Amino acid sequence: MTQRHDRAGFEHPVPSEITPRKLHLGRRAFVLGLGLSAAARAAELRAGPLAPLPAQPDPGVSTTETPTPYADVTGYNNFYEFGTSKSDPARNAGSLHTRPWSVLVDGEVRRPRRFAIEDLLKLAPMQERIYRHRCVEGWSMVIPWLGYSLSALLRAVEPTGNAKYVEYHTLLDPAQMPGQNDPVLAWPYVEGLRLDEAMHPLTLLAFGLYGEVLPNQNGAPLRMVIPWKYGFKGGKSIVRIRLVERQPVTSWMRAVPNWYGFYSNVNPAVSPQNWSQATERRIGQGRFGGLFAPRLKTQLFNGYGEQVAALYRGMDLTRDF
Ligand SMILES: Nc1nc2c(c(=O)[nH]1)N[C@H]1C(S)=C(S)[C@@H](COP(=O)(O)O)O[C@H]1N2
Ligand SMILES: [Mo]
Repeated sequence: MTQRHDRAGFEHPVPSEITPRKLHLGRRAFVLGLGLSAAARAAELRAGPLAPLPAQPDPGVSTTETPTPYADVTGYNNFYEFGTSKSDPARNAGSLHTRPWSVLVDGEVRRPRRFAIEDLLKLAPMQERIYRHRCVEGWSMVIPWLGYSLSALLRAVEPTGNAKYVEYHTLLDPAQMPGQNDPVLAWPYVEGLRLDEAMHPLTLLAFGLYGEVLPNQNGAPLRMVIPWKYGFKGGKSIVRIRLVERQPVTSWMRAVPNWYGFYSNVNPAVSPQNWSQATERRIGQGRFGGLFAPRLKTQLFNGYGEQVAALYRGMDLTRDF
């Protein structure tokens, strides 16, 4: 298969081989259409049934790889609150009510505050960022997210000098999230970042994808996206963000500590699980959902090393996996 390389040197097939026509045209407009308004671009990428969420493209941090088809992004999910199979979230997440919604931001901050979702949507300019998304299970996607840097929200609450980590919690409500009746994880789903990781401009507070608000199965009405880490660090349907002094114990660390470390940076050389992280299968490529697609080589920090490697200088990434 023909390969080309984007800025990060990531191997991938050329778009014409794999992209549905509508998306391919949208992509071309993106590459050629510097004059296109954000709304027109959003309309071209728009592929689903939800409310549009206007955003400005952020080509500086966006991969040039072809986005994974909308049907795969919204139909092949991990969201254990709605079941543990990939098709469960799309089928079951309709029971989640995303209005009214608010997020409590507290802990080691000078201005703790509960933000209504309506205020969060207006807190900073909405951007479209096309990021690679790598699941620890060995598959990957390319997703046009809509959101802004988490740092904008964290700055608004003024972290104190004691704030060293950020912990974020998914909604806990078994009536809306029936998977929480299954003790497969300690609920609510909790994830976290070191403060400098959380403040890194690539760390995205996401409200939408493909020009629209997030579908429930992708973590509506807002979720975290950390493109250089495994997907499970990206907690969905967030209701609380707490700045803390000690490293949080996350749901996955609690469940399987020797498989899921706190950092969980994408790293092809470190496989704490009993399977290899060296390669990945790009969902939506080739036939049968990519089952027979050629495997791509996984890149250190998912190809974002130029931007984030400095965060880990001096650390032993085989110990702090
Ligand atoms: N609350 C919650 N967040 C979650 C998960 C989950 O089960 N519950 N799964 C994680 C995993 S393992 C991955 S790979 C990504 C998947 O995001 P996507 O379905 O939008 O691709 O969400 C992450 N966030
Ligand atoms: Mo994952």
